[in-house]
Amino acid sequence: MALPNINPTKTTSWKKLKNHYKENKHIKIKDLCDDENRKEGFSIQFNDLFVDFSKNRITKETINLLVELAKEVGLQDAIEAQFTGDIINATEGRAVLHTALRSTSEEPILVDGKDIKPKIQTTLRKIRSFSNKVISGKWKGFTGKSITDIVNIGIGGSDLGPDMVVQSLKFYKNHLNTHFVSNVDGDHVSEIIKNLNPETTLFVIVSKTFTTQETITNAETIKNWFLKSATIFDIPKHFVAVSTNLEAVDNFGIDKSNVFPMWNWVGGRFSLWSAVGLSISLSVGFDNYRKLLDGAEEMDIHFRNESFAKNIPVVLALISVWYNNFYKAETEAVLPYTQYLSKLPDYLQQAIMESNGKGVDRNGNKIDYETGTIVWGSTGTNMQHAFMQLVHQGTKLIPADFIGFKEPLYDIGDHHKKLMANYYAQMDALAFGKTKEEVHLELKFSGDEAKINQLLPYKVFEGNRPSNAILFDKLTPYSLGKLIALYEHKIFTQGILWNIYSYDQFGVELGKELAKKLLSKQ
Ligand code: G6Q
Repeated sequence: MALPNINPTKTTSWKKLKNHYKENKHIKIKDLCDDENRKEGFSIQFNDLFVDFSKNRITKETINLLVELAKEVGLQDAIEAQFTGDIINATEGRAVLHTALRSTSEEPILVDGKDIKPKIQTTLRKIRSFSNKVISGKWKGFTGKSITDIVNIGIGGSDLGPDMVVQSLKFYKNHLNTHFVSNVDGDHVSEIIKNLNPETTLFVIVSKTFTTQETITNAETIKNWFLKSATIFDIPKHFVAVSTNLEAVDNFGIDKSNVFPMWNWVGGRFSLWSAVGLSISLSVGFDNYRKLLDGAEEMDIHFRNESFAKNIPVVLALISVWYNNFYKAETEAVLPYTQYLSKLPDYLQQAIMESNGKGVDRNGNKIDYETGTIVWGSTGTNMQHAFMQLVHQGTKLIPADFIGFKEPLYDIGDHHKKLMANYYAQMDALAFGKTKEEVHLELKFSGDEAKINQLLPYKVFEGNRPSNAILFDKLTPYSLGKLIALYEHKIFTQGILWNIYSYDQFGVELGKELAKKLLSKQ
């Protein structure tokens, strides 16, 4: 089945949403939250995950109309089309099956008439056995020493996902140190290799196409550096590759048995669940890697089966569309309250902006409504001392996701209590602000009336700034898998609603072509 081609702005529910917006645009989150049952009606508990979306400028009617819109554009059929392997990436003629990579069900999934599940299982077994050998020290380098360092060489989807997950799961890591080289800037690779010992380093070259300029340049530089201490016969002990391009991998000198497959039905930015995640499995062990996949699968099942009004990725996607298309908010912030997730905003920037940064619809027509949101963010509490000023008192409306964890990984002193107090305080401050009267009362004790009047306007917080609380029990490989899958499905849902193709990325091509032309002239 092809995806439906429905212009969302021409639907009945969109028209109703427009009227609903006109009538309710001045609605106050504070007034909505006066209802003591508000949280109950505007939150979803899903095992270890609690999502509170009560601090939004929405009523039950808003959700109902948005759900109606999702139905009207055929979201349920589109979800089924994705999960069952239809060619929904029509501009590239491919299925989109990152969900199959984490599926433990017996349901076969056919691509070109063949079930892909056996290939996935074989690859997972290969990842497990290779990771075990390297972690246990049985895998030896060219001088007989065990591996101490892993270097992932890749860029974009072949870098951001593994890098983010390895950083996020640092608490679970083993003795191996994992590094990431991505930029074609020679200073990046130089900084990484300067402290490495070629005898004990394993290089994982990750490139679906094995033609990407940055990755091949870095891989060649590293190979030359390695060959200063070793011979070409030592390459199999130190270089492995993840790719679909077996010929190019062979030409590079990598042993066939050291190649992990990639498939064209997995998009780069959704590929950390494939062998692209090899460096994750090496860093935290295969069992933890499997748990990451299991957490994602739990979210997949929820997304596929839950009714829209209780479906976490769908609800978050719809609320974001509400701000993007009706309130005309241009950006969204992602704010994790854990230092471990410091790379999540970068990762999501690619996943979200490369997928939904499109201006032509599925009929080939130029779009005259807003699509992909701009996403940015950083970790709490650091960002409270930085950009949050603008979010609280600036002129722009910036809906924000606050990602938190009930339990810390290191339970040290009262750090976590303080962290979480800030987590909740920020959302309250954004939603409820501080009135003139409150500021006046506060200033009354500290100065004369003239000074109070002068300062008062600057100290008022209008509030009414929306946020979602995404709260897990604890940061584990399992909950991280769930979180990433949540955003993947939010992206998909929005792509369907906006009637765009989320899985191509022609926008990144032109710059590459021009750089090549410039290089050839030099
Ligand atoms: C992701 C994009 C892009 C891609 C990189 C690396 O969805 O397609 O970021 O992952 O350009 O490509 P290779 O893996 O082919 O080197």
